Amino acid sequence: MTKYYLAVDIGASSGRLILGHLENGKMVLEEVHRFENGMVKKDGELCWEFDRLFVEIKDGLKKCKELGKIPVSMGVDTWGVDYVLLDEAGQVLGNTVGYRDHRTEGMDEEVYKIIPQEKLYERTGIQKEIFNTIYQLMAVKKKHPEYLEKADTLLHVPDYFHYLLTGKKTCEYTEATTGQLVSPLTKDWDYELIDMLGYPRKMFQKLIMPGTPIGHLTKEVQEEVGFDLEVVAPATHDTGSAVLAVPANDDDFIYISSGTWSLMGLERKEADCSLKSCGMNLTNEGGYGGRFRYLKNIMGLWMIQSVRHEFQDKYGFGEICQMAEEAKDFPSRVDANAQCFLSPENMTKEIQDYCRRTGQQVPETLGQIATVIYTSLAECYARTAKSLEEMTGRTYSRIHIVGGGANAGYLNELTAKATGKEVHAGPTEATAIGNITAQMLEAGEFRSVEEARTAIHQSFDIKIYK
Ligand code: LFR
Repeated sequence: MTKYYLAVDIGASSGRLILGHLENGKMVLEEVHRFENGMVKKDGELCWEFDRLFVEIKDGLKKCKELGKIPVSMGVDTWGVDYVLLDEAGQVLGNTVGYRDHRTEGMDEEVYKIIPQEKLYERTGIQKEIFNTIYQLMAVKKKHPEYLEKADTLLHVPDYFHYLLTGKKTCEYTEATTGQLVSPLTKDWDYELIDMLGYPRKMFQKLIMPGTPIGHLTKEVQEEVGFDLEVVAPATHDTGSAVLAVPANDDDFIYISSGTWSLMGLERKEADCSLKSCGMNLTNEGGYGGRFRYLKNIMGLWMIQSVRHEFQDKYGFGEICQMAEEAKDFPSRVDANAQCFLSPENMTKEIQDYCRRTGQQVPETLGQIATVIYTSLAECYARTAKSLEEMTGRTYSRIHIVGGGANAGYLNELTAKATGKEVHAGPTEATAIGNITAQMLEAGEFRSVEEARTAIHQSFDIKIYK
């Protein structure tokens, strides 16, 4: 009998439920459900719609039932840093605010009054992003101290869905590391830091590692979807899952997990928490099997997604790529990592303002704007590759691009050109594949990560750009 494993992979712009199984040693995927995601304004705050997303998850489970493909296990992965606080009764406290909300502005300074930025990096190895959980919690402490008083549990987003599915409150390690409150040495919460910041210790659950079984579906969920299965934690941070699915076993490459964000970096056995690394704002996120993702966050396709939206979603990403190519001589560039692009009112305008401010030609057409974004991203990739090479004292000959963005052929070409490296694009569903892989490793379908990556390499199309 075929054994199916189910990945629930929710990104900032869309979510999907994907079944995976092995056939003659190859991994076969089947998408059963896909839905939109995004932050919506509530009481003036940018919030996630977790209730709706949970309905979507259950709808996907019902579809598995209809297909007669009941998975042996499932796991949820999502973006990093965001969380909910639950009271003793298990109810969410306050709005489900997302990381692009402006509430964290100035919270870095509040945190640095307690611990200087470099010391914080030395302890956690995590890059400074103004939306990290550490700054979000400071915003709560300042604006809604009553939530912290009432809080019994902090659950990151995937943990929250695992809780709704099973009734079990767990906190998975890879996702937790993104918050900047975990020690890369002990791979546990940095309780001393938590105490210093005045966050209630008791909210922080004992961490579980990817591959840990969490429990079975609750009675209610079972009744609703019509079956039971075991929930197994994958690397619940989407980037952690995506990097697990990079189809290579050597070390002569840099990866880019390309989606709403472009996460560009290396896999390493140890974290580099040095001052120099801090200065480059490279991060050491916790990964599967105790490895670290040494990478840089680059604004990524969020810029294109936003602009596309502002052009009334009239064009597909393929068409936009084509328009960009037609406008390829347009000369202006932006810093793809400038804070102004994180959560602007209007991305198109923000890019135009940036070009105007810096005395460059102002892009007007969608093609021109897209070309500015793609070429700026490729240049940012080239600079980041240099930083990574400088930090590790060696060079890398390939770039593996995984995730939905691997479909952006024009960007792949630009990346190959800007970096002078061979680009290997695919698989596009890397995050779901990595999620499924962690479940399969736990079930003994693969004996090692190496074996899994070999299978992934053989199972999916990979396009090479020289
Ligand atoms: C990618 C990602 C990044 C994280 C950002 C915000 O989806 O998880 O790794 O920095 O979202 O959480």
